[in-house]
Amino acid sequence: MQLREAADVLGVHYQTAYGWVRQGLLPARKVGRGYEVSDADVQALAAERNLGREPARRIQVRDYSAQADRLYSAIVSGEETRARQGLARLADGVPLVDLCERVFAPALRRIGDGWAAGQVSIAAEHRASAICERLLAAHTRQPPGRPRGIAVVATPPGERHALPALMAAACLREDRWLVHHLATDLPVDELTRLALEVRADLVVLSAATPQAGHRAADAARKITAAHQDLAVLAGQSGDSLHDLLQHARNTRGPGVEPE
Ligand code: B12
Repeated sequence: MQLREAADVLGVHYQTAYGWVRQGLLPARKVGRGYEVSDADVQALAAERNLGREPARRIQVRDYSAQADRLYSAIVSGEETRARQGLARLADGVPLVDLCERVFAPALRRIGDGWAAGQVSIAAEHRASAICERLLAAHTRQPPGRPRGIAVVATPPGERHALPALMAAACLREDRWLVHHLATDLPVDELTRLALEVRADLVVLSAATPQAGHRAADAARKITAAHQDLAVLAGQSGDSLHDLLQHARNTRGPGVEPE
């Protein structure tokens, strides 16, 4: 629908709806001189407002790398409270996908570089990733409204890096997918069985090493060969969560409205 129509549905002035589009709170597509928004996104925003929640103000973060450095210095020394306090200031005003890509991921890569250089112990690396898991869980939200579709998120067999799949699950939830997060290292047959059982539209496999990336691609081929209706997205190190969300929307589960 047109943005003017959406403003009527939401009971706000056109300028208010336009402001939400500019702040990224209401996804919209520029068509000619106007904007088009999907019915599903308008309904989700309306549901939030019915619960008495106005869309949160987005914060413009001037220096993401300073935020990532701050998170790094807190997690590398095991200062969970400091890490939590730093993120609390950001998390309400920044989309989770940006928090993951621009704050968590660089901090974790630095931990990995430190480990490879012998400067960060295995124990300190475990402590840092465990802190990140708890922080991410705390900032995961499932907005109200009809889900876009059902997604199952896991890692390929042998892959014990949990955080990329956790990030993928959290970002999909924030984008209104109903997510079954199966954590790490799952045999492909088990994963497929559960995906069919919950009538998933989409399976996401996240890998952190090139070897696991190959296993994810093999698993994706195996699943789609046997079940053509099940879309599978395999991601590896360096792939973007923004792309994941875009590709997931393009798979168009039954909950997805045409845009
Ligand atoms: C934490 C950590 C661990 C922890 C994991 C704990 C946990 N709870 O997750 C533990 C200690 C278990 C571990 C183990 C190992 N690790 Co490790 N680990 C890491 C570390 C520091 C962070 C991993 C991480 O979360 N990265 C994720 C984020 C930050 O980055 P990303 O990979 O770009 O991911 C993005 C995409 O995947 C995207 N995404 C996610 N899902 C999807 C889906 C789709 C479709 C798309 C499009 C995108 C997408 O989102 C992410 C964020 O943007 C990395 C460092 C690094 N550079 O990543 C090393 C690292 C990955 N580990 C490494 C190694 C070598 C290992 C071990 C082999 C060590 C060993 N000898 O035992 C084992 C392997 C275990 C196994 N079988 O899997 C190497 C891999 C090197 C290589 N290229 O192969 C790294 C790079 C460290 C290094 N610098 O050398 N590790």
